[in-house]
Amino acid sequence: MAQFQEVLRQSSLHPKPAGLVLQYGTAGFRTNAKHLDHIMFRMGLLATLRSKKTKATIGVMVTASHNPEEDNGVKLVDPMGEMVTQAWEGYATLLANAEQQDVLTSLKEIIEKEAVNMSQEANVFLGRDTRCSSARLSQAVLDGVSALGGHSKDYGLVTTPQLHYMVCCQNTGDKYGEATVEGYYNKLSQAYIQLIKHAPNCTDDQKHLCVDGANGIGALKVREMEAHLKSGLQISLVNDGSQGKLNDQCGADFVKVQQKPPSGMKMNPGERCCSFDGDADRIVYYYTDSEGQFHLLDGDKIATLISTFLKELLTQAGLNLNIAVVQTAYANGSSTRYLEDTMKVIVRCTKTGVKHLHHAAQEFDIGVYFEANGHGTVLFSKSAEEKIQQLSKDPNTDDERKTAALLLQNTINVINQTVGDAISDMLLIEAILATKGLTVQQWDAIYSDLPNRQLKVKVSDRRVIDTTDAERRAVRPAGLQETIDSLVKKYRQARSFVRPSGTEDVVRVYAEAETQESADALAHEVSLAVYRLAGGVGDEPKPL
Ligand code: G16
Repeated sequence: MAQFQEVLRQSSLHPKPAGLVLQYGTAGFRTNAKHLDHIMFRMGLLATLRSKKTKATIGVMVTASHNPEEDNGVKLVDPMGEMVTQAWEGYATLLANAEQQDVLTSLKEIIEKEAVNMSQEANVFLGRDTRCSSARLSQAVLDGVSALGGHSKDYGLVTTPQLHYMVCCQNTGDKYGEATVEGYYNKLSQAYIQLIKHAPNCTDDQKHLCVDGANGIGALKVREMEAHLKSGLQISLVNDGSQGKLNDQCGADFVKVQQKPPSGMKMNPGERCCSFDGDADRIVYYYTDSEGQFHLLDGDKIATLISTFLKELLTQAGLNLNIAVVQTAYANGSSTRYLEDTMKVIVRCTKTGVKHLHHAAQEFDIGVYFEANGHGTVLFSKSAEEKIQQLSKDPNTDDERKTAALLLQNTINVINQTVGDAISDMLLIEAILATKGLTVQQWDAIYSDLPNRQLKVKVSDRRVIDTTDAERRAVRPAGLQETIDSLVKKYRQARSFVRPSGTEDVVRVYAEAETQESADALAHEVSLAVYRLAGGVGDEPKPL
């Protein structure tokens, strides 16, 4: 077949370093950009096969999100804008690791297993973040698509959630929106403007928000979005990419893990601030109080704010829809208790990775999913959307119910349901705070977080750690979980777990306890256990 000859020819221009083995991790492949050229070419091939198989447009996003500038990576997007299905993650790993002479064999294996009709047309949407390696790596993806005769559309610099959105729009015949960046801005900003009409007394001060763009794509795109908001939100942007390095001392991951403000952010007491990550699919909020104390409002606080708002609107609208919050093991214990005991919503816990949370959220009428790191969104089932729409149009509905239904409809429209989206989440949070007349301190006071600490431990092979129970318990290496259990018993209200990262070459350690000193001590002791039992490399972890 001529196509296969072309694959061979092009593949030799994107050679795989012999012996290099990479896994499709939490959010695709991720490593130093210099090892990724062959991966990108092959993901272009795979996306083309996936498109032929699904008879739909597939997305490929070149980004390493929260990782340092020198890394890069790739995320594959399925037809409805969700992360690629797990079976195809397996094919991605197979194809990525095939030695140069075996590429065609692996490709044919996938074609056969999935009975891909090679005469079917294929269409791939491509996007990239601002890393300096991203343009070159995008070209490798395009080479892969064209080698198999697929069509492609390169959106250039876009946020990850914008690409997910456009894939969904394209495959739903524009029912979800127009498959352009402009279409995205119009849909979200119009919904936001409608929502804040319900906050007529909002002052200019309350409309002001400081945004840390992580020196990445989110900074460029929030600037473009601002022009559509017609002064409904006044943004002061720092870390806009004009000087600093991507994700360096800034961005959502830095703020969440370090529990401190990003560099460059001047914060007046009580002022609302937020940080995006490197591809703008995560957001966290924060402020300092009058004593200069830093307060973080992470994904758990965001999920609580959003689910409270939605629950109130459902009650006002008289709609009986079930609502659930999906979290991971990183969710602060206080947030889970508050959601279950006070708010009485269903809470589910899944493994890390939005793909897992997304699927769990799909089981409910309304599924709010957020990782503590600020990655999340809200999903509405088709029937929930229909019920809301019917109510808003029903001539027999009283004013209060109709207003609630209209607010719910605009809430649906401001949300990017395909994946976590920092810009969309920011607009939703801002609209909720404005319509409820809440300050960031009042939002923070809904419940108090248990002090917590996250650490990283370097080991020679992080795959020696295996977990179960949504990553809350380690089943390997032998003795590790027993050690963690006995360490946890030393502290009040304590909890700790370890898991191998799927985006960085580290083992992550999480600990929470009644006091910050206890959380820090527990995190350190658990890190030492990982270091000793799971093959730590370099110096032993030091106390904090
Ligand atoms: C990605 C995933 C997130 C995950 C994070 C960290 O985020 O999309 O779901 O929480 O990595 O994963 P891990 O702990 O396995 O390294 P991003 O924003 O970097 O794409």
